[in-house]
Amino acid sequence: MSFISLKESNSSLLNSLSKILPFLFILIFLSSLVLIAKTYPLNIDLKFKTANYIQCDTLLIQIQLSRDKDFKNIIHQSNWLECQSDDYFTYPVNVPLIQGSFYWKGRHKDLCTSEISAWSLPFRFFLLLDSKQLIPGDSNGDSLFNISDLVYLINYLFKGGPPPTPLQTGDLNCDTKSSLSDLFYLINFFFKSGPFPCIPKL
Ligand SMILES: [Ca+2]
Ligand SMILES: [Ca+2]
Repeated sequence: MSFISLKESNSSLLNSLSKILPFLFILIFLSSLVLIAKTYPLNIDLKFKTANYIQCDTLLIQIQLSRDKDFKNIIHQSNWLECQSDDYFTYPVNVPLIQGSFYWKGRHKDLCTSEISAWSLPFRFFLLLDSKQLIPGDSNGDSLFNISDLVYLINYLFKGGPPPTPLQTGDLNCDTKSSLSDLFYLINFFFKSGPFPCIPKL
């Protein structure tokens, strides 16, 4: 089990973050950033905690989902949900059963002041319906295999960008890891008529 989180250890940074992002949202998936779904609606477990220790019972939470990280293509926005004082709550998301990347973000409303926070940073997950339908080389999970996947992989390997999701889509030569050799593999494919990426296995 792994976590998508805003990890901040610096207290001053945490304090400044708390002004715009009172909640640190943590989304938990069954496996890595990949959400394997066979049922509808999906049940997504969200973990949250307050950054500035506001009492949870005075807060409502809203969740938004999109197919793009800029949220120009919003596919779902929740009602205001009751915050729960436990560490976790499960939110059944009506995600269309389309294999590929999705993004979600959250915000909260303070019932005492009616103040609504800014949206959190977007988090990404990959909805996997059928591993056989994974597109080889589709590192950025947009259901297309093209030069943008090469750019995505360069960003991941050299600039600290987000990883291919699932990670296997960044493993073009199927040696079980995403590395520089995959970059050469892609360059070879795009510019030197090299072989097509291998079929990823999960
Ligand atoms: Ca792609
Ligand atoms: Ca590889």
